[in-house]
Amino acid sequence: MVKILDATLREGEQTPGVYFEGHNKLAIAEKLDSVGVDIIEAGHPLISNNIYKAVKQIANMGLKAKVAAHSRSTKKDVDIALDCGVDFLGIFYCVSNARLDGVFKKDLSYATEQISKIISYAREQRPDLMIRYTPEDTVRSNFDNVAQVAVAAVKAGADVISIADTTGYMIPGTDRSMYDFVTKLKLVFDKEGVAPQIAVHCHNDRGLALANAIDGYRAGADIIDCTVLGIGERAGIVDLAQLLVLFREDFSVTNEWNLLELNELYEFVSHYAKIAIAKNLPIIGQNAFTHCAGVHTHAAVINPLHYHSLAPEIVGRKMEICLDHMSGISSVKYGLQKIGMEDVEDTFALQVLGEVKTIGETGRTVNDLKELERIALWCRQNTEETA
Ligand code: HCA
Ligand code: CU
Repeated sequence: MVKILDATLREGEQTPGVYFEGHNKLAIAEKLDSVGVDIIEAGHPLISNNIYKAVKQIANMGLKAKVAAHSRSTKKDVDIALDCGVDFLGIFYCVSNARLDGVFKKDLSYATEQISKIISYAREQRPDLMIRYTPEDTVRSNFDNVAQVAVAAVKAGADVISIADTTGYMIPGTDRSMYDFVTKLKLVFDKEGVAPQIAVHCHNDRGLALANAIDGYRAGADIIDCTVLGIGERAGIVDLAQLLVLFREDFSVTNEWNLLELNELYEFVSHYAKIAIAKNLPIIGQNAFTHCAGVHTHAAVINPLHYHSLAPEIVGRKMEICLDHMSGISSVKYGLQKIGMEDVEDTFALQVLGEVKTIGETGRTVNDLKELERIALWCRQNTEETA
């Protein structure tokens, strides 16, 4: 069964200007746990004392989810991560020729040895630890380098190999597809007689993170990385809510996720990250289940499925009808029904519609039912006066 790794507290905190105080990190971890994600990547403990303390406390909260620490391929990073008592260790080291030659000034055999040594070391310390190795920028690295180091990492004790699309470079259905990359790497593993779990970590630079993650899943990836609101470096990564809903609704994944907790989690993260939830954000955004144009409303009131392919109830929400300059008579009748005015005559509904459209043209919507009541009363009185 596919596993979800939420990296809001690690990748998410790499968003410019985002910092979660320790106590808020604990609350986010708790909320992620009640949503039911499998792994919570809590931070890179070597970065600061505050991150170290938060990772340690989260690891000791007794959550159902595994708690992960991020670590470079150095003994110093691994020691401090293990000191936190995490049950998952994510080690990264880029093995592209460009980085080996241009930044690290090391060759591939040095890198392979260094990575294997660190993984064996972590494995010796903690036989039960889940160890992930990520060749950072995997998909733009020389494939043979990735294959060689990944196989060596598994032989040294890694349980998971993560394919990172660090720069959001992949495009489904092309010669840069995550589907093909996962397939090709799995063939190497089969040939070498190793069977690690495969994770995919997809950045959203081209707006294709979710599509690439699903592509990876279809090719057999076992773990998918994501964050709340998709936050992370630059354009971020896969959005948690979108991923869960897609799995639940379209891939019939039956994990026990509690999608009803998502709205509260998003509100919380949005508040402390100081990143507003875009109104048109799928699933969570204010407009995600709101119908506006008269034609849409007319059909949606008869059967919501005419204009949506996801039911708002999945995340505990309801279909909404927006009243503004785009509205039609059915929109108004629907709104009036909500305030207890059933079966009004068309002339009256049209009068209310006129008022609603005038307000809509000022760039405002009539979503407050109390205002609709006042408009209805105003129109009734006018009708009586002219009668
Ligand atoms: C980073 C880059 C990373 C690492 C992913 C991983 C990426 O911030 O270190 O360690 O699995 O996108 O490659 O997030
Ligand atoms: Cu990343």
